[in-house]
Amino acid sequence: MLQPSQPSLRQEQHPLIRQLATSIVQLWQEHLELELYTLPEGLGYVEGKLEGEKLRIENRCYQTREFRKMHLELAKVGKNLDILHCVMFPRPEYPLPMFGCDIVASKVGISAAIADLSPTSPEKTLSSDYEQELKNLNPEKFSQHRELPPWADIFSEYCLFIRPNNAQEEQDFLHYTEDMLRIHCRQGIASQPVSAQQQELYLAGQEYYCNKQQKNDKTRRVLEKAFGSEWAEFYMNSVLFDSPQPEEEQISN
Ligand code: BLA
Repeated sequence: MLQPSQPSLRQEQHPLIRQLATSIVQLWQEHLELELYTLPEGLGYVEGKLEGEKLRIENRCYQTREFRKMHLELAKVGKNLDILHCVMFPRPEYPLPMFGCDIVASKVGISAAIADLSPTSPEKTLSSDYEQELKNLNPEKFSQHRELPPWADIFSEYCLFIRPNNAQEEQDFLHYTEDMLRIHCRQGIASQPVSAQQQELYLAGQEYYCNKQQKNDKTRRVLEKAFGSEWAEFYMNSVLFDSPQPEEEQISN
């Protein structure tokens, strides 16, 4: 049974982060058969303070038949910076893309809001089933699209990366992300396992995605400031963007 626990950090977050966090969990519960996923010990709730302000992190993690790990993280840096981070890692048997989103909000508003379904296939393309549905989404117009950094060649043409300028744009971002996630949940439950050979290719696709995300210095810097560089490295490798390899292989490597 899932615990109907309301994470405490959620109440203190920017309203858009609260709304998206609620929607993500609702869509997961509505469409998928969730089981809890246990994170490495002690990493459900983390607090750090090295220099400057305190960083608090609250994690929620599930798994299903199709998804090895569905991770929703809320973080708060002092009173000023609120972060939502979410990634769904498919089990390598299923030829599915990675759903990912990130919202970074400060007192003056949201500086970054990004959502994508990122391909893991060897060709780095989405399947025609996904393409057909995503094509119909037609995102609203946003006044400020942001340029992706050089490491971010992992995202699809449906990636939305914006700085919302008003409440309407925030809601438009929310709806686009919800629509994307709904498509992903439906495609996920309809998907069938692929051959062992194909699995290796999709696994390599996930590893490529994780390696690139680990190059995001903006995330790393926030974690380093509160916890030090060793811990930041560990957290990025083993919680935010861990390798989808089976554990035995990781240990023997
Ligand atoms: C940007 N991520 C950022 C920024 C911060 C964080 C502070 C800079 C905001 C800005 O440029 O306006 C911080 N994000 C975090 C922290 C965590 C986090 C500390 O998730 C977790 C504890 N990042 C992701 C995912 C995606 C992502 C899943 O974690 C996309 C699917 C993208 N974040 C992303 C991108 C940027 C960003 C593309 C902009 C990076 C840049 O401009 O250099």
